Amino acid sequence: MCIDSLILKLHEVNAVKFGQYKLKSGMMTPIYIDLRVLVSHPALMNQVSSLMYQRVEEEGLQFDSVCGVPYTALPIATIICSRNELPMLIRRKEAKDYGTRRMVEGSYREGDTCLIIEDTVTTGSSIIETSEVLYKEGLKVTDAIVLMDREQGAPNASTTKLPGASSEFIVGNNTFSPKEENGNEAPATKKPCVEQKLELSYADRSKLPNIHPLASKLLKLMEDKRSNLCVSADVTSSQELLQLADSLGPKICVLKTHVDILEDYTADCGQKLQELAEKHNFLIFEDRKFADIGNTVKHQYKGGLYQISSWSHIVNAHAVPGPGVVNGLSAVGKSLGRGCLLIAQMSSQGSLATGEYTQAVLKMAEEQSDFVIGFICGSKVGTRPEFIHMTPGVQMQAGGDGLGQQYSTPEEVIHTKASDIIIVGRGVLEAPDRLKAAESYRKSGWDAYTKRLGPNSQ
Ligand code: S5P
Repeated sequence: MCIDSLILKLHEVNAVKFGQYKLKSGMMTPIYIDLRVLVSHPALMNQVSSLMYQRVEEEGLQFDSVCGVPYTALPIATIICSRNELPMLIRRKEAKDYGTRRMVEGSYREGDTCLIIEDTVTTGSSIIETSEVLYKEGLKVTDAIVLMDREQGAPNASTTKLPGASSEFIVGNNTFSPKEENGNEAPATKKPCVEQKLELSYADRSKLPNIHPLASKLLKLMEDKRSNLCVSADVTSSQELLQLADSLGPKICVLKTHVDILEDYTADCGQKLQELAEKHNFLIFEDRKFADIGNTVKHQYKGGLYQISSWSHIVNAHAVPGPGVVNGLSAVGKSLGRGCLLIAQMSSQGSLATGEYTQAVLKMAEEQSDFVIGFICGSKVGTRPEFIHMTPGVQMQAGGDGLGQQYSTPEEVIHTKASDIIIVGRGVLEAPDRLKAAESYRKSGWDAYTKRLGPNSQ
């Protein structure tokens, strides 16, 4: 079957329509493509799979296994693999929970090559995303076969194949320009893109047009201070808290507090914390974990003994009550330029914040991105580079504390799990020399970040 007759068939089942349509990215397009309906048309599924595999053979592509980009291309990859007896891998799309590390299911060995199957590309970002996940598992992506290319920004555009998707282009060099990823402009085709980056740096992200000003400030200061370390100052006296803030201030990007464990809090403590945040250029994050109806959290945030909104740049909230919790906090904090992190996952054993719950938190964050600046999570859970991922449960050695806390290393959190900020409490607080410990966590976190950026990072 040729491409033309396939397009007609796709049109018949409404998988392809012509007119004026708005894409998720906001771009207008004359073609609407939604291949998700394909699963209801088995004959068409078979035809699409044959056509794609035909192209694989024509190109003489070599690979150890095949991975379909979830979800639409997953059944296509399954048919191709089943018919041709090829080993398949499944990339998990949902965020992984603590404790379970595998992002890719199936059998593979470090260094194995993988062919990606994708149904539609606009900017190529979902292929890049899948490549990144495979790459982090030690696999090399050599090629990607795509059924439809909208030719709106994907690298090396071609109707059925991305020849540039060699291990060099997509994965090995971590190359992909932010411009392409945003899909703003189609790049020249078949041009090697050696100086372009797959992974945006903290500095790049701080300049994104839709970023919350507080997230932008944080990302910028992280780059300036070369620190993605948040120290969790879980101490019980105000004096010790202020002394910690002053001594560790130069090493950290965020100081996290639990103000309700202080035995002697007065408004003066909040005031002094703010002065130290100015002096050392860090942000204050009161780890209050709001989890009530909007009207109650409004009072808890603004009033009471602690008047949190008056001194803390960042707070966090559980999504359990629904969007009202964010609305309540936003009613107080938005005009003050504050921001909120939603708790998408927790580090503690048996946490219920997993799977669908985590996905629902992501959705809530996207809908309230004028106040939500990111997540508390175990690994990068969302793909929007405007959101900041902060991960607690970090020590130099993986393990636990006997009360359910589970630790990962800075390298795992920042490099493997692609989070942005490590939150370290006892790893620093219980060290004989807190400053020295903070510096070693700062360095580990930063080294993991530069490793993640790849060889092209500045
Ligand atoms: O899931 C979570 C979320 C948070 S904010 N797990 C956590 O451990 N935290 C907080 O991070 C916790 O309240 C504590 O303040 C800090 C971790 O401390 P550590 O001593 O275990 O590093």
